[in-house]
Amino acid sequence: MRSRLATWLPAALVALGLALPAWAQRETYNGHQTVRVLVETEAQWQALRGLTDDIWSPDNLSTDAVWGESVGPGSVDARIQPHNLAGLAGWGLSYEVLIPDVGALIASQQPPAGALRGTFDYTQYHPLSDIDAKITALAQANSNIAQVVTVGMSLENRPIRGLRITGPGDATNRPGFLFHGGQHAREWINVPVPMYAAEWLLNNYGSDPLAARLVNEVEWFIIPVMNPDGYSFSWTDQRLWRKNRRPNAGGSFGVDLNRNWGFAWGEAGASSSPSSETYRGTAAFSEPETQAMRDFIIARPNIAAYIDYHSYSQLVMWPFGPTATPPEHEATFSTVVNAAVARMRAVHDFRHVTGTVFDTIYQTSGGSIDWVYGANLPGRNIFAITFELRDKGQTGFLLPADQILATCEENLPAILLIAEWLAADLRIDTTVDPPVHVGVGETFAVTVSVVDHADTVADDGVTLLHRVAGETTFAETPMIANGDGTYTGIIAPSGCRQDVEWYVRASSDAGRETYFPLDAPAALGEVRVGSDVLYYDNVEVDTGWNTGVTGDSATQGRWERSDPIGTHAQPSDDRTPGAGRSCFVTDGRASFSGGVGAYDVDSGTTTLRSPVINLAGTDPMISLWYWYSNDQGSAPNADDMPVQVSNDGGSNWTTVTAISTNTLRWERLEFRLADFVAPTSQVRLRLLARDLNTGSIVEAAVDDILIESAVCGPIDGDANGDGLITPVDVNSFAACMNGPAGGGVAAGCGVFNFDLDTDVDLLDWAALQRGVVP
Ligand code: 0X9
Ligand code: ZN
Repeated sequence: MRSRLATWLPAALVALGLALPAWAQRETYNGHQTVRVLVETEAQWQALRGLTDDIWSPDNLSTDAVWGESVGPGSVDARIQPHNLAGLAGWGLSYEVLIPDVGALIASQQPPAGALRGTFDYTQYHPLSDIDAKITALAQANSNIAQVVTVGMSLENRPIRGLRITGPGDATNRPGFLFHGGQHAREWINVPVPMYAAEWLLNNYGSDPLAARLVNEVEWFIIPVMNPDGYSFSWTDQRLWRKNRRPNAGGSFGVDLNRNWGFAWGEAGASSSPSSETYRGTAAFSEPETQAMRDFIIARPNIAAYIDYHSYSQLVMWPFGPTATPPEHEATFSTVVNAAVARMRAVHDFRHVTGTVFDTIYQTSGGSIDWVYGANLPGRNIFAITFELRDKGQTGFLLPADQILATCEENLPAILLIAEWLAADLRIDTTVDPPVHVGVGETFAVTVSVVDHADTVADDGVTLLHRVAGETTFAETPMIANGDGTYTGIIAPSGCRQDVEWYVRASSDAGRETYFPLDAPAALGEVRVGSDVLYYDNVEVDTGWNTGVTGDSATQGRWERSDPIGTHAQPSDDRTPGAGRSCFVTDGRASFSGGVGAYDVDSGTTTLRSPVINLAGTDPMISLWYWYSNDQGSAPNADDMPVQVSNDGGSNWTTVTAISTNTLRWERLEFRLADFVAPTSQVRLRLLARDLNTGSIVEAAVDDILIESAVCGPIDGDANGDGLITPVDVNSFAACMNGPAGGGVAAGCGVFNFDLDTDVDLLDWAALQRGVVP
């Protein structure tokens, strides 16, 4: 009797129209752990696969894929059942426990018994019935601008529902913006994020000009749950269900919908085994959920942007997944996505790593964004990206409910930025890389292309705004049409080291503005205003730097010159503006999921050393851009990175500073060489990235090394750098005459060494006299 009652009870609840309570899940996961395992050999990988089917951050290291399933060495997050925990150590696998008891964490996240359902908020997760009710309610309450859309039906005949939001009138000429959560069932945070954006648009339409404009000018399709069968199952049966609910040949269930789309379907990066968590299905688009999404997109030619939300790892990625080949529109993806993550970081200081799927997470085939961007939709070039939301593995798919609201809050500005870009009247891009350095007294030009998008550019509508760094207001200079869609603006000379910040504003006929950089004035172009450039290296080609020297002790993570792959510790991009790609970095490779520990500096020092630079007779100001991260791992902030100079070719070194601040962004370091060593013909610079304390993650990068004269002035003899040789300069000549004891040119006297010999003498005096302006 008792067992009959137990099986009968849930069915009765369903019959009564009550949702099955979440805490009635059949799989409890009691005593299961999630662990981060270091996998260094194929044997270890096979051992781990023998212990678990549930790899949370599946696969790793696509670029070094060597072991089938497109994996290679790296660390892997996996759920392990209690009876297999001992096996981990038995196989000699070293690991760190992420979640000590998965079952207990799930139980602790259940809403209190009797919690009121039928509502929707951002303090807890909600079952499908709440989401459906909320969609219906939002459409009813905002019927002038919102309707329920049904994309299609799932395998188990649930509707894939969402909201269409757009202002009154014909929307066929408005850009369409489609995004959805819930392609993977267990990634619950993906559901409230799109819902929150929908609510924000609807709630602010009547009061916020930006909301009104974006609703009126964009046709929004917001689908919280793309895989309703899987999502329901994750509430009723298995919290950690990922796939849809297809009954497969052989008795297993589920196709990974994000391996079932028709781009590179069946290639490496998906499984042909039905029981696998990344099972691709029997054919491309074999599943009703992917078919429905495909047909929805094909039927709406105006859809121009698409987001597929996932969790976890804090990444924002663009195509492609199957191969390392970057997409044709990579510059656009990179510009928009990097501006979006900058906005996200500004909300709660959560950082998201960017790049292609293949580079940033791992190899995938049959993924949604690859098809949406790359396949079969000629001429559409849909801007298709995918997010991995919070966190970085601490709770993985079980992100606590008290982070729902914050995650929604930080994602809204990214969504709005993409919509603003989508709806912009104009699009602006650089055609010629803007200058990075100009001399005192030099004018410089900025040239951009302005392309008509939703409207045409107004006559005289393009303006260059600029200021000296640190000032609060911008001066405006009209940009002149070159007749080929490009516009050029000229910026007048600025004083010594009075760096110029600039951006471009273009107005349409309708009087609306578009900016370059996209997020200006939050982001700005930057030009160094200095003196004669004595040395410049943007690290795009080999100029003779040593990346690693004899005696270096680091066992991995050595300096190299490369285009870095982003992780939560190292940059996704070099720092050179425009077309630059490479920098010096302590091993620019990365592991899957932004795992920080792979390829960081380990067990010693790695040295980056410049070639010998002849700075004799000059007074050099040395600057470089650096990135440094040492705040992660089990012993954070234990290391530092000395920056040193030598004036004898590298025999003796003087420390300028030891970098220890975790920038996690590019920062400039600048110093006057003479404050540390006298300038000679044998100057070298070096940076020692070192891991002296086990357990700390060390990543560093260097780019755009610039050496210019500390004495500003474009003209020899202009000691005070005002652009002219005047009696004031002449007065300071005497102190430089004949140089310091022992010969050479004294600090600050390089400007008087007209003939570039070894001292300042009467020949230079004669040259100075010829140039003097009374
Ligand atoms: O493996 C996946 O499908 C995604 N990661 S998750 O942990 N959420 O399962 C990443 C997929 C990225 N690839 C493409 N969309 N092509
Ligand atoms: Zn996912």
